[in-house]
Amino acid sequence: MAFDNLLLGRDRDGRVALVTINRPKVLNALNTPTLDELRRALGDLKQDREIRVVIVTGAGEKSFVAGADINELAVQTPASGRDHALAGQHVFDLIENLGKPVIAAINGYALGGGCELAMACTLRVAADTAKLGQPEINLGLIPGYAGTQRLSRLVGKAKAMEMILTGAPISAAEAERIGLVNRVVPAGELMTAVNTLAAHLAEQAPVAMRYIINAINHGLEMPFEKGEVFEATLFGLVASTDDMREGTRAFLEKRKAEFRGK
Ligand code: CO8
Repeated sequence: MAFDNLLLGRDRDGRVALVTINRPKVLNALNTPTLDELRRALGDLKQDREIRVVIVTGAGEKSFVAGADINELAVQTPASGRDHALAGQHVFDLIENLGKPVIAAINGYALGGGCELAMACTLRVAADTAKLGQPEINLGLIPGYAGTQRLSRLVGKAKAMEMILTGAPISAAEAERIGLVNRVVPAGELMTAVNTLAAHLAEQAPVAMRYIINAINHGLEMPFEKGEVFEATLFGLVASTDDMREGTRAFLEKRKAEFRGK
């Protein structure tokens, strides 16, 4: 499938996909065609049983994604603004529930829709030069790709209020301190660190990974006891997999497990 605004690659084993948002002239701002391409690419990656992990990053040295494309925002109407927000939310929900880990490799600015994209990913690794924030307030706007919802769930209400109300970006180190990113690495080592993490995840049992993502994402939105029942049901389901038998047997036979996603 050909894309105008994305680059798609995969590693040598064919298990890790790399999606690069490729609009470096506008710091990889997300316009409607780019969001549409992301939706299509992710739909394919979700179905592709060979792919176990997806990495999302931005083209160039400077920016992961500097937000929604402000040229489009400047001319939106109430109806188109709502539709645009819902369409973006849908794409980011697809990322959150892809059923395989999606790692954001935050190589620079992750602002507005860019921070929201990173937050929809399963894990976030940031270059030490990255800046993250929700600057919509400076444009007379509010976040529209679920930033008010995901940021408060990730870092708590107080920090989310502060970041969204002030619009001030924070450093990668501060983002790690408040739990917005999992890890910060020197900028020159970002892709090596992310590829190492992705390779490790690509070795894990795919069905178990899918259920873990499911249990955490959906369980967090349930009352605790319902979340426990949901977890137990998924635990029962994972016990039906060949990978569970392989994983437990490999441990007892003191060898490395070979998971096949069945
Ligand atoms: N949209 C469009 N163009 C952009 C964007 C953007 N978000 N960000 C940067 N650009 C463009 C600049 O206009 C500039 O273009 P040109 O070369 O033609 O002048 C080019 O990228 C390079 O940018 P700068 O010259 O500004 O680079 P600097 O290094 O000086 O500054 C910054 C980098 C600080 C990142 C600066 O570009 C900036 O502040 N960008 C805007 C960041 C921002 O406000 N992002 C939030 C946008 S709002 C949003 O994301 C809402 C999401 C929810 C939408 C819901 C649906 C409606």
